[in-house]
Amino acid sequence: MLIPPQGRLRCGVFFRQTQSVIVRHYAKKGKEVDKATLAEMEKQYQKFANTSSKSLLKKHLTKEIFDKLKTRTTPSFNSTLLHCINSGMCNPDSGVGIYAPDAESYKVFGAIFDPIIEEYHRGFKKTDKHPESCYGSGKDFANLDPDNAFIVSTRVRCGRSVQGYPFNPCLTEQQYAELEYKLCSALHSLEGEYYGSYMPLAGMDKQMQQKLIDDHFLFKEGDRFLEAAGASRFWPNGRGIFFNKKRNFLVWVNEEDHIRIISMEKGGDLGRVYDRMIGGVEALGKKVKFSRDERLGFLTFCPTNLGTSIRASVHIKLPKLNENKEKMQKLADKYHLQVRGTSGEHSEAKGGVHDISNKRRMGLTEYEAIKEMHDGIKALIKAECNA
Ligand code: ADP
Ligand code: CIR
Repeated sequence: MLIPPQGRLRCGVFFRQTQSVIVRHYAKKGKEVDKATLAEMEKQYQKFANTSSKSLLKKHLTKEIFDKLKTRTTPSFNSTLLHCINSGMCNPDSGVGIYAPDAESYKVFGAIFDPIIEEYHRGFKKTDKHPESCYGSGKDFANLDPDNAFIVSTRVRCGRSVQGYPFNPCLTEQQYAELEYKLCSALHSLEGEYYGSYMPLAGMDKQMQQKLIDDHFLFKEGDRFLEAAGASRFWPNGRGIFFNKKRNFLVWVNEEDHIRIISMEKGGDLGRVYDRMIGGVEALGKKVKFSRDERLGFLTFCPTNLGTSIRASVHIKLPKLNENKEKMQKLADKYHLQVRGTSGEHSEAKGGVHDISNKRRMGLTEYEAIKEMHDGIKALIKAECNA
């Protein structure tokens, strides 16, 4: 049985246990999806189609597209449609519900990725090409909250994949170790304000790990969306976090993407936070080759992060707007912003603190993504003051 009925958390386990079996089987059969797998995929799809999931996957994976893609596999890794959609089918409460197990999936399964990308990134069509990188300068952005009245903290992150390595679900344990070693060496050679040290997750004291998560530095553990997507194999091996001395520049290794580069600090000085991120990406880019696609921009595991992969967020308190959630959401939509909870995606807003960030990352430059967030947050603060 492909996806056990016992519950969502079992889905990831299933993925981990059976993936190598599936891959070997396909290779033997010349990349054909065998009948049993196909039948199970059909059954799971039927079940999913009957849910009331609000995900983009549910909306766009019509029977016609499912039938068109269900027998395909990617040339280098034999990834199937099931590898792409397992997370969304196991977790009907997904917002998006799809991941690319390898970069080829974006093409082979384009019939489902393209419409989801177009909707998430607000109109990035399958004929569009993501622009060249253009970071501009953070100096153009004034402090969003000079009186410290609304913004608790500001964070700008981007994701990168390393050339020559597939995404999480196709990495071997050996490759995780190799990547961690490469990245750790590169990170330890950073200088100046980026000088710091790497802490592997394996062997980390549980109390310290929880404190780092609670302080918003470290990624959480046991994300059921990632687990069902096959991204938690060999956990915690190969994963870790790098900090500079001031703990305002961090790099996550081998969580959702090979690399997440993060700049964060208290207050609303977006320009300073952004400039620090740019410096960090450029310094690391001299030591490690990042994967970039002509059309899709920087390559990431989740299609929501393609393109610039930039997510610029504030932790912000807007007490009046908080009382009118509909108005807050309407304003967020108008300015292409996404509202998340205090501990990130799929979490609640504690103490009225929301995480608000730019939503789209594709079809615009890094500078434009930051500007979009800057202008939107300014408008939200103005609306709060006038409410
Ligand atoms: P991402 O996809 O950007 O990594 P997540 O939603 O998984 O984001 O959040 C990762 C962590 O970053 C969480 O602990 C979240 O609270 C924290 N975070 C996000 N934005 C901010 C911010 N502006 N200030 C402080 N912490 C933040
Ligand atoms: C979902 O569909 O809700 C999850 N798979 C997360 C999607 C986007 N978030 C992300 O990449 N961090």
